[in-house]
Amino acid sequence: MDCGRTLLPGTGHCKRRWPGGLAWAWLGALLLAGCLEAPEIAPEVEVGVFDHPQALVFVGDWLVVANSGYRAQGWSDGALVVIDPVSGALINRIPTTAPNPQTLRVHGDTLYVVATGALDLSDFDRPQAATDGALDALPLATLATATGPAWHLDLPRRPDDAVPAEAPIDIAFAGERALLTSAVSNAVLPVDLAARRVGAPQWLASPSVGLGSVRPWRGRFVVTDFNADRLHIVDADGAPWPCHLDLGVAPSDVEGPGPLAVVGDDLYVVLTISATLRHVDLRDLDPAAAGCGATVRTVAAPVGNVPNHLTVRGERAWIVDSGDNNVVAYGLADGKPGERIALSPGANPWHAAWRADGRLMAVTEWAANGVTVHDRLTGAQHRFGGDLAPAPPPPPAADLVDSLADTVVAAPGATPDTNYGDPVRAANGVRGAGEAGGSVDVYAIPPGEALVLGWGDQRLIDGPGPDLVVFENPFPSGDEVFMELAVVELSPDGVQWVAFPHAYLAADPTTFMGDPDLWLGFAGRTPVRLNVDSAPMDPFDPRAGGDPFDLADLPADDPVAQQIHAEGARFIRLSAAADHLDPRTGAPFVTHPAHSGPDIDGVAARWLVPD
Ligand SMILES: [Ca+2]
Ligand SMILES: [Ca+2]
Ligand SMILES: [Ca+2]
Repeated sequence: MDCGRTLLPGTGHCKRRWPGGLAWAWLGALLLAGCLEAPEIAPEVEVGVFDHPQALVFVGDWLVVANSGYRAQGWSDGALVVIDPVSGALINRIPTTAPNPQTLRVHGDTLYVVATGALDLSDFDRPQAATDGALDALPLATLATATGPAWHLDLPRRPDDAVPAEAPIDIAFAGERALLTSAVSNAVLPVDLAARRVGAPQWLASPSVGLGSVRPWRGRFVVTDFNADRLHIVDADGAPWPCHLDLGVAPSDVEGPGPLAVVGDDLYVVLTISATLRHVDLRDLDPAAAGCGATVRTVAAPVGNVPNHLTVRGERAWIVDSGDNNVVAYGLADGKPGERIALSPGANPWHAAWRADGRLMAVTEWAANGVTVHDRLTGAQHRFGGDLAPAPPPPPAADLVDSLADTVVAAPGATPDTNYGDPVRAANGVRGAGEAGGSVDVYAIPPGEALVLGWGDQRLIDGPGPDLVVFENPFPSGDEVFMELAVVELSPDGVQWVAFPHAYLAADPTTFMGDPDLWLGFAGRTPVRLNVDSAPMDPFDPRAGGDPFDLADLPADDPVAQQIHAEGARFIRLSAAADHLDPRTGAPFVTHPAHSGPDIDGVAARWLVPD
């Protein structure tokens, strides 16, 4: 949004240039403080289901959006909105304990909501909490029906300058410990999740006030200090390290480190004012060394006009630009901008979130009271705003089951006496090995052949959300994922087939890259944690791994898909990507020279009806 000044990133800051010199007032994750006073603020867009939405997160099939409830004169009540990101149906609306919910994080089975509370911005130099904040906790399983958090912690504004629990802005987790940051003080608050108790505040050394993002790193926490361009490191018990890391490029300027991502030992941070993406190798950190012993390297610059949110996926950093109204992926290796997703002028996008499969990206439109969901496979973009229809009930004839395809219909070329040659292993239960490696309880599809599985006398139908999950045996390998990708097809009769849409999105489609986000619509992208022996769980639980498919994604104009929508599917056919043509090249989809065919561990269905 153009508020006459500039909306800052991260958790949403405004920067302001003071007469007579350069000074930056940090407004915590807060809002557009500049805009509060700006007469040129854009006219309010009608508030429907979404009310100045900021944070959002995918939870399984659903998208949870936090309504900040921002008003030019303060904040209205905050709420979470749970929607189906495909149909846009409204699943639930859940009020938050305190106003201005700004951060959503999933930890274990729970969604945590950091509600900052309203802010008093009358003294621009020293923003204060105007109301209490809160940390709300909602079990993921209750999101469709909850009317409020299962439990919460009050985080009172400081009544006497003694209690720095005010204006909480971000949270990160390390097991049963968590750390909250404040938007208006330099205190961090340790939280004991098991005891549901806030510990004694710890003060971070800084010449300024107000912190920002916090992320976990190997049982510790890293915290950005917006006004001081610093990175602080805090132990799990909340004790800060004696050193800090200077994140800026130019020592004399305030550059405003905000959005933060930690992947393994790699930390990425966006300096919001200088629009620079920087990197720190956290393995170098040494609490006894000056500057904590690590160096900071620029990855990309400039990264837009008002970079407001950062997500690192695979080899790319996705940055939401609130000023340019887009989301752009920058290569971590070369710093170059690549895929770019444009939003409407005036959308003022705030945060982006990805469905686990990397196909759907959702972005909140703060100024336009909406959410846009971008399908990276088809390029379709759906904008949801105003009032949303309630979700339709599940299909009445269907039983909710979590059923494996237990019938091998065809496995030409199988060699049952050899390793990976027995197709029964694709129908005997899933035995994933998590991140450590690939399952060996698999059937390797021979080159040029296919595997056909079924569910006996049952038909697979389209119900709410994903309808089947294919479990192959990919595993992380260095910075990539070792993937042997498969095309997935369905049939109503074993004769006619229709494939789920799939595409390889790499800039160069003739070179194999092991980035799951580039192989949308294929099976074999996601490591498998589900193991019927050692890690039994619902195969549709996102933590189970595997690659979900939704019958609603079959091409609507395909007659076979239409037949499946009318009567269901009886068979699934799996075959190597290399046995299909890539329309971009006219040649078979590229494979890694050291890879072979897909290894199928099992396929689970959700909605089955008897024949
Ligand atoms: Ca479905
Ligand atoms: Ca494999
Ligand atoms: Ca198996």
